[in-house]
Amino acid sequence: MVRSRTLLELNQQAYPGCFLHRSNPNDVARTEHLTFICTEDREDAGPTNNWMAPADARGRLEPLFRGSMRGRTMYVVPYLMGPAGSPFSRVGVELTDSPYVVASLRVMTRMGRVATEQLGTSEMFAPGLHSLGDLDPERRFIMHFPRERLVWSIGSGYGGNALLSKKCFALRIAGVMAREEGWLAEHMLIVGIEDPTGRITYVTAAFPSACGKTNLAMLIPPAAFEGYKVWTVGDDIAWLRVGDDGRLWAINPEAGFFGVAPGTGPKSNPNAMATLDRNSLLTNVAMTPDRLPWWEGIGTEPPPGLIDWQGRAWSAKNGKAAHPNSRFTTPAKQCPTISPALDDPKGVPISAIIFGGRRARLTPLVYQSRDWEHGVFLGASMGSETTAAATGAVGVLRRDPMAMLPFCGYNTADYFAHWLAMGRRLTHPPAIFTVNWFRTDSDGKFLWPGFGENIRVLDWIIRRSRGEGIAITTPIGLLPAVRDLNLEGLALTDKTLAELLSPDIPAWNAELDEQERFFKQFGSRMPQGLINQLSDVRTQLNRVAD
Ligand code: OXD
Ligand code: MN
Repeated sequence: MVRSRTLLELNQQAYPGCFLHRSNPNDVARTEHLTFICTEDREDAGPTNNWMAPADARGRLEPLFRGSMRGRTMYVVPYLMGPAGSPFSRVGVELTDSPYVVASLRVMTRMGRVATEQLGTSEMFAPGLHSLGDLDPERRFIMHFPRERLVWSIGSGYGGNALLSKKCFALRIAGVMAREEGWLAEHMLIVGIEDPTGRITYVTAAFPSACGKTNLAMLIPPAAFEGYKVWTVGDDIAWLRVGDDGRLWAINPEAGFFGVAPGTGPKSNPNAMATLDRNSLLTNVAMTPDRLPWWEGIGTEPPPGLIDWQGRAWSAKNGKAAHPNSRFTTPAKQCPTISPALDDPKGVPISAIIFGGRRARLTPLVYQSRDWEHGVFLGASMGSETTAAATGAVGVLRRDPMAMLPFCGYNTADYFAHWLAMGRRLTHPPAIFTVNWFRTDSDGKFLWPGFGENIRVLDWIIRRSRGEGIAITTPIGLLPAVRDLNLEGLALTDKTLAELLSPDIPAWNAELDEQERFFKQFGSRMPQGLINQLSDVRTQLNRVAD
């Protein structure tokens, strides 16, 4: 790859084993409009997925695949998702003509013999076929055939489009398997929070792409939380099951992190910086004359002679030096806070589930659901402003239920029903919360400091999940009493706190209208339980307004 310039060697003293990859500039993010769920019945894909009949999809792609690998090497990549030897792990096999994809899969999954050993003589693996094709967006498709657990992807070398282990298998296809087998495949990080007594509480959190999941997964507590430690189990995907004890248990199916580089620096995420400085791929970042990787937010000024993500001499007038969706691909094991539970075949027990969006207005810093069904409603009615992780406009509010809008491999209404059914099997369900780190004031400045300070919110969440802590009942859910948040060492004015912690009731009615519109598109497949939740909130809001 270095010889063919698919990879450029970075400074091997400072970044041993690290390489830069520059993708085709038309191929820098997931392309949701070219991603399809191919079921016989369109209704099984549902109104929030692109759909194509399986025969049409094959007919469309077969001519594109024919001869597409000629003159290239085809790699056969068996990989294991989940800890070796775990009954909850699953095997996939990807055929690809991209060595960059192979190198990435080697970081992101448990690749090779460990997978074939887990497979044994079974034929239960998820097949994936990938070719770079000619990288023309006109001939780019990511097709999922849930019945065969099969993915066909052509025309892109970008992470979520081309590393079929990740979004395609571990979320969309695994989601279909999970529904049939009674578990959940979720777009969630997993962390363990250790308190000064040594007790570790595990939580999962779903955020849309590029909303700080990797930062939260590697959080370093501030001075006021001395003795606390965050253990990273996963930063993107969780497979969740009901344990024999009636609790929810999670594994991270992945073995690496595919994180957004811009904004990652020694202040915002020192653990990520200490993870990605060896044996890592850097994609579409800038490079200094000393061959060090560079991106906006890395903590230094752009040095003279900086080369931008497209290999051009950078100057301030060319815009960003690194692509806003530039990425690091790095082994999880290298993370200073990696949890030993990453390799635990039974996973970790989950005490709380957090849903988070990026909302400049409206949504308070944190609130708790009344119960599981209301919690599922909080997840289902999530909205978030879009980011650079997918092509398309950035900063536009879209509904993104459970942060799964682009990753649900079947009808999202059926997915909601599956969440409700899971709750009925959990005798000790996790408590469910919504958080929003992204509230801004009228000047567009963030009201909450975020990053390590988010432990203050996690602390309240953990205490609430144990039935402790103080909450105030409001129409939208249970909000923290200000005095019950540990804010020691934080200089926030009362006005800011009030803004962060109170629901904006008049605006909330408009929000409910939007949520209702979103639910209505599912017609009669939408579970009645969630429709009732929505009208309950509306009734309570109106009562408060009266
Ligand atoms: C990702 C994404 O790459 O969500 O994890 O887009
Ligand atoms: Mn993701």
